Amino acid sequence: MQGIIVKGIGGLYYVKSEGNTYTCKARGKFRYSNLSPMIGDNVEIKIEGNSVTIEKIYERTTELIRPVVANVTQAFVIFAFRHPDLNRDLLSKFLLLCEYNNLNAVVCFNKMDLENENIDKVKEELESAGYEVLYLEAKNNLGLEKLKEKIKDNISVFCGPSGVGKSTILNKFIGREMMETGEISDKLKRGKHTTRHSELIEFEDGYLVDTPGFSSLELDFIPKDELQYCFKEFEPYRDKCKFNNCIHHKEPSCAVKEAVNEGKIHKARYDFYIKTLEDITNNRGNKR
Ligand SMILES: Nc1nc2c(ncn2[C@@H]2O[C@H](COP(=O)(O)OP(=O)(O)OP(=O)(O)O)[C@@H](O)[C@H]2O)c(=O)[nH]1
Ligand SMILES: [Mg+2]
Ligand SMILES: [Zn+2]
Repeated sequence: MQGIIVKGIGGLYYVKSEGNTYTCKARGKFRYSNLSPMIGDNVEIKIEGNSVTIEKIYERTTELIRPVVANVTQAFVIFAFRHPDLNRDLLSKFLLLCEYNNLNAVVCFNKMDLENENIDKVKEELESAGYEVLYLEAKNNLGLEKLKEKIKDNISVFCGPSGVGKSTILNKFIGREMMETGEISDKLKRGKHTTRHSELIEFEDGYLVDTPGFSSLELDFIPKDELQYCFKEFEPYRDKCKFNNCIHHKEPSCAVKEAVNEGKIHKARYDFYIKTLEDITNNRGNKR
């Protein structure tokens, strides 16, 4: 029988198959093959008496590490303008990571009840880079319908910094307090995030995964020459550079840089590209 792993706790896996959930053990062979089951995995299970085992793990389309989830197709990148204040650099990093993992990213600004100034500039920049931007007020049930429409046939992760309302949105969707939520001040006092474990939550013909908020991201594992492909707005120009190995940095006759000068690519996005490129170069150097 085929199923999907929705949860894993202490060596046991919860597999959903044809409307039922089975508690399974993994076959010993996985331990020797360097392949361990993760949530999101499509698996083959076998029922023998009272025990159910995972026999086979199907090939993964994607593999996220933080949190560990297979086959994610989409990321809801949740941020707020206030409480916590918008960290533009971190938002750019989340989007870069989505591109690197081939996820469709939807940018959501939550807590819009707390902010109505300075928003259009950010939205315009993100849209010019090819991202869809939604405004939400999860507390008051506003804006959630548009996001709900995107769930079907996807495994979607909620990601973003701590305290922006990821778990609140998820709870509003499923109509109950499935995920623990908390005030930022309480979170800081406890010194940890509210959301700690991950599982796949079935909803609207898709799956949702809550994640704990990250306050920083390291991107220096991305190879220098692959970085440019994480900026989809470079796409129409990158073949037009003079050098076919152009990384759009210091090379002459660079079509990407020309597009930046003509205002066709957002300057702030290009600056972020260069900054990340330099970070990658410097950190690699240090680690050698
Ligand atoms: N003002 C306002 N507060 C909100 C809104 N949505 C959520 N909150 C509050 O924001 C706080 C943090 O919400 P959580 O859902 O716990 O945030 P989180 O993103 O899951 O945080 P972590 O699990 O720590 O990563 C809670 O006190 C929520 O009630 C909103 O639309 N407006
Ligand atoms: Mg949470
Ligand atoms: Zn170039």
